Amino acid sequence: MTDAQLDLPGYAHVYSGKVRDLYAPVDPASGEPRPDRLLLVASDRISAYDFVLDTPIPDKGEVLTRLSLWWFAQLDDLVPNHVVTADVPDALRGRAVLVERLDMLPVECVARAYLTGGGLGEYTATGAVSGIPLPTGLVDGDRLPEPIFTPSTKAPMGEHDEPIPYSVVAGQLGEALAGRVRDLTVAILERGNEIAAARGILLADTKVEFGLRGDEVVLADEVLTPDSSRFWPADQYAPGRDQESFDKQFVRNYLESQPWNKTPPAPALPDDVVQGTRRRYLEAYELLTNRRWNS
Ligand code: PZK
Repeated sequence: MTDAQLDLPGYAHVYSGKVRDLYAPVDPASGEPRPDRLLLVASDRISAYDFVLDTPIPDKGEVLTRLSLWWFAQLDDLVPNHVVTADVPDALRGRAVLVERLDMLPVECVARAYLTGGGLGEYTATGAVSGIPLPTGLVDGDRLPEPIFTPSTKAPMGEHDEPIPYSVVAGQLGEALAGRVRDLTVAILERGNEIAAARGILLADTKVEFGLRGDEVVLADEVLTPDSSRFWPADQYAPGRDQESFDKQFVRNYLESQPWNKTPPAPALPDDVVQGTRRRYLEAYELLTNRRWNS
């Protein structure tokens, strides 16, 4: 596994997710981890079909970190964020951010602008998603009349998040806070799509996480990256089928071509698949930010 246990002098490992890791900076005076800051480190690990693959994608962690930082700035007038500084130890070359430690809300905040994935499954079974009734006759990939909030529980790693209706979030957080995170989640996806549409990318859906700084709701984690959101190339958009994945189509195609029963370990990726996938991450970054990737 790629940097499973990075040894970072001055930082204490806190937690590892599937593709990112959290550290706490150690206060040199006390030798204790600081309670008010976290270092969020993005690795080059990639997941596909819910598996973390053994083959890293070079620069992926840096591309996603830089993209997330760019989006935080684009969203600055909508919502405050947890970023303190991107000025981090050299060893982490742009793929880590020092953030404010927040009291995280125990909800995965999802918004959908297009119908696919788990939302499509719920719609097919019930005609509604997260309790929100939708027009009849929608197919995989259809754009929704307006973006909807479809929250889920935060399951422990290895388990699947369960969709919950808004009423459950309102019960957990209270009406005022639930309404605030719902409206913010939808506004983030709307703003994201306004910006991305002009650059040939559709953002089908996204998952964001919020925390509290006192009574203020603050955007945490990463935002509008290919790991938290479905990116679709607009020029290949065709409702009625599974859409091309902007970043992972090479990986998916390769894995589908292999005799693999979707239990670990996944097949290793050959270099052309790795390089094609890396190219797509860089392309998403360059298209959205209108900046050139250096390296
Ligand atoms: C926090 N996660 C998820 C992300 C992982 C796990 N600003 C914050 N304050 C307090 N807690 C968190 C954050 C953030 N962001 C985020 N878990 C806790 C997560 C990345 C890697 F291993």
